[in-house]
Amino acid sequence: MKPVILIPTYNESVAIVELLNSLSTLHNSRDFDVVVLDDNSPDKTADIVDSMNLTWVSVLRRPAKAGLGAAYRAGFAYVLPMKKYSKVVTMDADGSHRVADLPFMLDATDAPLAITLGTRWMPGGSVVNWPKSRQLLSKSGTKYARIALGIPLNDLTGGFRVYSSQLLEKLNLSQMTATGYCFQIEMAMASELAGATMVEVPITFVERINGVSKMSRAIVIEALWQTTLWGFARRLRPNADKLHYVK
Ligand SMILES: Nc1nc2c(ncn2[C@@H]2O[C@H](COP(=O)(O)OP(=O)(O)O)[C@@H](O)[C@H]2O)c(=O)[nH]1
Ligand SMILES: [Mg+2]
Repeated sequence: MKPVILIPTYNESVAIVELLNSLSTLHNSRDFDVVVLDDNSPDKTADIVDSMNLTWVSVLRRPAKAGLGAAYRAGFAYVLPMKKYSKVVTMDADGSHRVADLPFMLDATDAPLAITLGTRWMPGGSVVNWPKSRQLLSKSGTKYARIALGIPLNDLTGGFRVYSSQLLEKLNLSQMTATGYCFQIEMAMASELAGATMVEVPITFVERINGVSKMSRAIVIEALWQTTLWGFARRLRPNADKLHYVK
């Protein structure tokens, strides 16, 4: 059993080549597969990945841009039935999640039900080249989610994570609805409800050099209202919440 890395892309034709080149170096010493989750990027990200001809990389081609959460759920539904992966990694395409941090993330725990969270906002973690405004948004987003949901984690919105396949199989992924980046909050919440071992690993998050961010006001608003609704749901009907997320 080996891990698989899921990488969502929308117009990441330059960044994904750099990332796959760095992952190739790591691949010399560790076995893993990569599945790129592409939403029919107009810049031909999917074709460019295929043209690299890496045997351990495949592309899941999706018809249109449908948000990060939808891309990851399609990725989980694609890899889990294969039953050949021990762990599923989620990682941005734009170089913000460093390949150098990946071995520490992968080796952090072998607990059967586990989520490892790459964490910027803890001792040893950091961000490089992010404007103060983005840092504030990320820190206050995590703080709000931590209070609203009562989850004692330091980085609830980060996307660099490792899930044990057993944990993902225990979750009702088809019941999840978050389309944007609040997908990360929803997954942390569901993992906690499933009784997962939760491990935080400090990471250095480096702002992208290539391409542009897909973060938008709509994504922030979705995260805010979803987190507020989830917060009420957890307080008012905690058992219903567990039934909703855990098989
Ligand atoms: N497939 C897919 N990937 C997306 C979508 N939105 C964002 N991504 C990818 O998600 C990752 C994080 O997005 P990014 O724009 O870097 O967000 P930021 O780091 O918060 O500014 C990148 O690899 C994006 O290409 C989407 O709608 N569909
Ligand atoms: Mg980014």
